[in-house]
Amino acid sequence: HDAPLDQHYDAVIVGAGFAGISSLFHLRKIGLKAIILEASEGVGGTWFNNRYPGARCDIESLDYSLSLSESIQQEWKWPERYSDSRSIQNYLDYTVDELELRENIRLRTTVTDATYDEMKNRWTTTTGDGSNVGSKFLVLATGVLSAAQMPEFPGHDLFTGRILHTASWPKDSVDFTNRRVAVIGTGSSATQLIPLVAEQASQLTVFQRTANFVMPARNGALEAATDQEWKSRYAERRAKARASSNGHNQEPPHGPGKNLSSSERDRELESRWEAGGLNMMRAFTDLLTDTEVNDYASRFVANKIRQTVQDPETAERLIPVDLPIGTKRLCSGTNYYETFNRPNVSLISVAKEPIKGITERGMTVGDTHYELDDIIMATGFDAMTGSFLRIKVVGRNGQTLQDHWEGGPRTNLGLMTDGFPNLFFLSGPQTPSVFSNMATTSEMHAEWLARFLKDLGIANLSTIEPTQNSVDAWVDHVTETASKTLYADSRNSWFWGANTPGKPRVFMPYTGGVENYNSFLSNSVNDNYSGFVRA
Ligand code: NA7
Repeated sequence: HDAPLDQHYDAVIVGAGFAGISSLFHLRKIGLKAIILEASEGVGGTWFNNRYPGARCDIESLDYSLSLSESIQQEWKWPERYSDSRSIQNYLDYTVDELELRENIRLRTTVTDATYDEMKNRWTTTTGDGSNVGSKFLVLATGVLSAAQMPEFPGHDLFTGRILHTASWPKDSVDFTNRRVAVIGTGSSATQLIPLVAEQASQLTVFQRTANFVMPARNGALEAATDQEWKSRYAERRAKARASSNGHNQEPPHGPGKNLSSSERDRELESRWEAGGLNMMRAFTDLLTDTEVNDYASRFVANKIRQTVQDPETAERLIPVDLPIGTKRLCSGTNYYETFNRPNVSLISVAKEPIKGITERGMTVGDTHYELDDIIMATGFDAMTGSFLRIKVVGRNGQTLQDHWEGGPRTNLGLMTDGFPNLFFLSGPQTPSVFSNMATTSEMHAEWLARFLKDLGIANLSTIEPTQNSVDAWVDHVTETASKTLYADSRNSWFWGANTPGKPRVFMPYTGGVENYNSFLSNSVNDNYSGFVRA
């Protein structure tokens, strides 16, 4: 039962993922008339669309959830330590029903344009079917990893088999039995999917442009004792997440690796490897700032790859080169390296010789033609800014957001940009979003937004927007913070926009950590929102 479209809202929210759902909850709570417009057929955002086999979160389930309702967080039972996409989607479905939010959510509604009217101080949001919706505030909760990227290989339309993209996976499960399958890409999506497709396909060929580090996820059933322990002190757990660097309860680093002996370093690295998933990121406080410490950890994982993969040439090809561990999003998967020991799996490097094109019956790399039945594009996203910029957003003086962000995103606190009054970005660029538990940071944003609007007094407020100075200062802070890390020199990643042709090479996430970022949010409240002008 989709919400019908009215002409006038206090707030239009675009996107029904964690950020959109939290925003709707909090904005409704302060009395605003709000609606979510969501392009997909269901709520869940990224978890609705990324339904490829193996799609799974790398933050633990009890942490990767919302604190909107005490009864939901007590009642909901997570089956596994790390949830798959279906479980998270079910959880969000349950959440919107329990909180009676569905009446304000309209599905199958793609937003194409949003235009600010300076005379009326209102936004007009246009949807795919040409409907116009008016609102005072516009909240883009469209996600940082949601604008899927399909490479334009010549011959794409000639292929007679199936071409699938991990981020727009069909609703019904796809069978690969007796099929020759190609996977393009070796990022998080590919490395989760490859072991499962390999179990079905007659032949699986993986086309790798850049090798990435893949940690064993160590997933399993969620133990009852863990569940009970969390639920007996959820408030404390949530507070701990917000006071951590990445927005979750994982054990923080004990200290720097710099002055440790090799055996002390090995012990720590081994324990992080055994703990699995993103635990490796927390081996040492200087993992992402000290080249020598990072080299050591990178070599440790390279040796794990060598120990796992039987064919030495394949093992070497799977070891990242010139990639300090963690400077590209670390992957977390199950049986990834082991899968390359299967006789039906092969790995082709397309680093030097890129994919030439697609034919009727396969794909060509150099002079070699690969006969295929299915091609799976695990080729990622126009990350961080893509979902915002694919909507034609027009602010003051007819300026588009595309033009305004031509040289990279510009925001105050990641939340607003100058020249676009009453427009908010949730969990977008220049926030800790992708370096954090997005459930935690999305909620932090939604709470801040509701507080902000309540404090400003909505009834007497026409416009609110950040000053250009505050935006310049935040852009500088984001850039300067990243410059002190190994991310600064490791630019071949979507953090830098490197995977999207024509994109400016600007470092887009905020690396200062969730706790610091949270302080910035609180300070803005205590400072009476000094970086913003109201009228
Ligand atoms: P990623 O991490 O961006 O991975 C995409 C992969 O596809 C990556 O290995 C790319 O190689 C590869 N790719 C992209 N285009 C091509 C072409 N044209 N030829 C060959 N290979 C290509 O996306 P994911 O969906 O796996 O994960 C995104 C995030 O979602 C993840 O980090 C988690 O935070 C959740 P490249 O490395 O660019 O050389």
